[in-house]
Amino acid sequence: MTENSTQVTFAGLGDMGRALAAAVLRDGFTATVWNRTPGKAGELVAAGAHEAAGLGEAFEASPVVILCVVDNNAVGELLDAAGDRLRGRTVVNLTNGTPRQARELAERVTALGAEYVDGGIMAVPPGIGTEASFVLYAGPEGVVEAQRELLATFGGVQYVGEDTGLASLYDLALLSGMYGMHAGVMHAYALIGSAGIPASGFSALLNSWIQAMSGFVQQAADRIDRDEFTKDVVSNLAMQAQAFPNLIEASKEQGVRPDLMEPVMRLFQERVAQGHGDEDGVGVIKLLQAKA
Ligand code: FVH
Repeated sequence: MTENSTQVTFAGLGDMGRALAAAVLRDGFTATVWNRTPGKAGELVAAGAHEAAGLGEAFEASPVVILCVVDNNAVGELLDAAGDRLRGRTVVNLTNGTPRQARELAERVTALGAEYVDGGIMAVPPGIGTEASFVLYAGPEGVVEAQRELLATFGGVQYVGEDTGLASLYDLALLSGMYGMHAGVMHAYALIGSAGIPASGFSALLNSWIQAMSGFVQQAADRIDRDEFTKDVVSNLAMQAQAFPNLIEASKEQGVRPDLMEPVMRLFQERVAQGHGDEDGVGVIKLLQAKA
């Protein structure tokens, strides 16, 4: 294989790397693939990919190099081995990481003579290329725009800004919302299960309750942006902090660990102790944003 013999290279063929490569092949792009441990490229090669014999060959093979490995330490190791082979390329790093890591990698890649775009994948591997999937991108906008057609094979292209750390920040903020929901749902199922009720006997009710509560996302944003937590309050924090221990006590009585819920109660109580019992619960964000 000679320089730029394919359109895009994938380094990292775990579950996600394989899904990404399969998506571009389905859409008619030519791809070179590489994985640290051989043996993961079979289906991609069958679909038309070229498997590089080594990382250097993989980097040289395409103008766009997509990195998707376990973490950014592994990305650093790939860059250690890059030498001059990334010069002139666009590197799109779709590995999960932190904003600081993204900014540091951007500096390293730029020093190697390449453009750097950081990405955050908001999908699981089977969702890649479906309408439900989107990927966050940060870095030079013109570089992202130049690759839009290619990147769109993964799902929606959600550009979030020139600051390279922003894709990761958005990614982690969205995951925070997801994990918070997961935590509440798991506690709810544990509590209901303690009475011998199967989760599937409760799921429809829980689902409709969560849907009914989803307006909170926008209502909270409005309060936070106005920095206003006491107007039109319908469930004040003092009342919630008074009732919350029932949730904890009942959990213990039912043999359910309250570990996921106790931190929320403590924050409610702390905010009330500061004299903000008349606020909406959203006021707790003031505690989260307090500098350590
Ligand atoms: N899978 C998912 O649901 C999520 C969805 C959102 C985004 N994440 C992130 O995507 C990155 C890759 O995840 P993955 O699912 O492909 O992960 P694995 O299947 O565990 O594959 C890991 C690949 O990383 C390679 N690797 C590990 N260490 C190194 C290294 N030092 N040098 C080079 N490659 C390395 C590993 O290679 P091998 O073990 O097969 O040799 C796999 O190709 C990740 O950031 C998720 O957080 C996925």
